[in-house]
Amino acid sequence: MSSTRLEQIKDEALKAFGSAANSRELYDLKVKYLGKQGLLTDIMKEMAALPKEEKPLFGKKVNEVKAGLEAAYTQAEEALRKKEIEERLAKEELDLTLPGARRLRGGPHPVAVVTDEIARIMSRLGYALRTGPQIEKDYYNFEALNIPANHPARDMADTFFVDDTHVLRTHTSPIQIHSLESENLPLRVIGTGPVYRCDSDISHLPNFHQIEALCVDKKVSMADLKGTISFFVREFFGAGLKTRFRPSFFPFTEPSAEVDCNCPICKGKGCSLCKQSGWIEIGGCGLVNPKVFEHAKIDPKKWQGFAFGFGIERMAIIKYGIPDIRLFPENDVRFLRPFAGE
Ligand code: 2NL
Repeated sequence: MSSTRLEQIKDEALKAFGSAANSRELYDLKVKYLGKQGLLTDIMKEMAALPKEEKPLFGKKVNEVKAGLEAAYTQAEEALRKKEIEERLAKEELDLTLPGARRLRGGPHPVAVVTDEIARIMSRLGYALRTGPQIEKDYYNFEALNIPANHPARDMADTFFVDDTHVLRTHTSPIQIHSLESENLPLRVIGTGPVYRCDSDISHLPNFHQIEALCVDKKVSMADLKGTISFFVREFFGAGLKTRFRPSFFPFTEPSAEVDCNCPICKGKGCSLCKQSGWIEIGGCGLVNPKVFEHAKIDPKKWQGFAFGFGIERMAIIKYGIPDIRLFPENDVRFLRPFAGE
C-alpha cells in the first residue's frame, strides 16, 4: 500500500514541479514534498508499521524517489530562473543615457608630496634622507637635546608617554641624534616622519609631520644657515621670496631663531594668510648647542653645526592654500586629487 502511495507522490510532485509558474511557487512545492515536514518525511514514518523484512526495500525506494525529486527540482528551478531572467530582459529597458557611477581616483598625499619635494631640494645641497623610530627613549627625545627635566615639553599634558622611559617622539630631532651617534662627520642629513603631541584643536593635530635638516662640519656659521634656508625657500615656494630671522629660543640650538619668509600667496604684499604683514612663519633654526654635541660624544671644540625644522602640514598649507589642517588625516579623495599631478 505504501509503495503505491510513494509512486503517487512521486508522479504528483514531478507534475507539480514541471508546471510551477515561478520560483516562489516551485520553492513552496519543494517544502511540500521534500521538506522536513513534507510528504516524503510522512511516508518514511509509515515505515514503522511495515513488516521487518519489507523495511530495507521500502527505505531504498523512498531514497530513490527523494533523489529523483531533488534532481527534478534543481532542473525545474534552473529552467524557471532562465525564463524569469529572459522575461525581465524583455520587459526592462536599459537607460543608456544615465551617467556612470564615477569612481574618484586618489593621489599622493600632500604630506608625501611636500616631503619628497623638500628631500629633492636638500639632496642638491648634499643632504641625505633619514627616518627613525616613532617610539623613542626619553633620552633621545629630550635629554640628548638638552631639554631639561622641568621643561614644559616634558609635561604629561604635551607628550604621549608609552611607559616611564618611552614616549611617542614629539619632534624629528631624535632622528638627528641617532645620526650624530652612528654616522661619520662631516654630516648633512634631513630627518622626517610623523611626530606626536598631546594637543588637538582646529589648528593642531595630535599626529603631524616634521622635517629637519642638520649640518655638522668643522666650521659652520649663521651665514651658512641663512644661505641654506634662503635657497630652500626660493626653491620650494618660488623665486624672489625673501627670508628673515627673528631671535628665539630652543634648548638644542644657540643662538636660535624663528624663520619667516615672504608670504608666497601675496608675494609679500599682504593678504589674509599672512594677516596683511607680508611675512609668514615657517619654522625654527639655530646653531647646534654644544651640549647636544657633548651628549653625542662629539667634541664641540672641533665640530660646529646648524639645524632647522619645519612642520610639513604647515608647509603644505602655505604652499597650496589648504584651508583646514583637519583635512590632512581624512584622506578624502576630493582633497587628495589635486595633488595627483594630473
Ligand atoms: C621647529 C623648530 C628646530 C632643530 C629643530 C635640531 C636637531 C639637533 C640639534 C639641534 Cl640634533 N637642532 N633641530 C633646531 C632648531 C629648530 O625645529 O619649529 N620645527 C617645526
